[in-house]
Amino acid sequence: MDIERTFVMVKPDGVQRGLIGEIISRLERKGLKIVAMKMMKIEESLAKEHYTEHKERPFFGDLISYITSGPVVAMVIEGKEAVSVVRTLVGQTNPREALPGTIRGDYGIDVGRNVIHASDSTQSADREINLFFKEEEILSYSKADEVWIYE
Ligand code: D4T
Repeated sequence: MDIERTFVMVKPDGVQRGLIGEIISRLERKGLKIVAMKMMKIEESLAKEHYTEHKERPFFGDLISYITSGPVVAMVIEGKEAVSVVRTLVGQTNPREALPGTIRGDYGIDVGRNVIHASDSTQSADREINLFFKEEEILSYSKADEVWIYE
């Protein structure tokens, strides 16, 4: 089975708007497994490293202020093809274009307040997981429902 890990973060707007539970519920109900989770305030240096691919973009400064503006909930999510499965649940980057039924489609309007982050490739996932978590913070365990989720 092609089990992958992906990095997911409820962004400061998601925390402030009381959407942590709703977002985690959607991931759990899909059949994904949470293998690491913490609430934290992102330091500016970590924010800049996380978004390094955007450092020349005009929105970089606003992006860094936003992501460091309050607590976030960072997670490592595991499951079959978890990277693309979670991106599908999350929806398009611009919430106005994200389909209803996706997290951004249901809960966001502006691209600079798009509620949630999820890695866009297995390479990004590895990089982002290493930025936010130590290896010993990521748990390996079986869930009782796995036999009912995977054939
Ligand atoms: P993240 O990385 O936050 O999950 O978003 P995506 O993976 O879906 O999208 P991205 O990397 O292209 O953008 C990162 C981040 O920058 C904000 N953004 C993006 C913005 O404020 N203005 C813009 O024009 C774009 C393209 C939103 C997400």
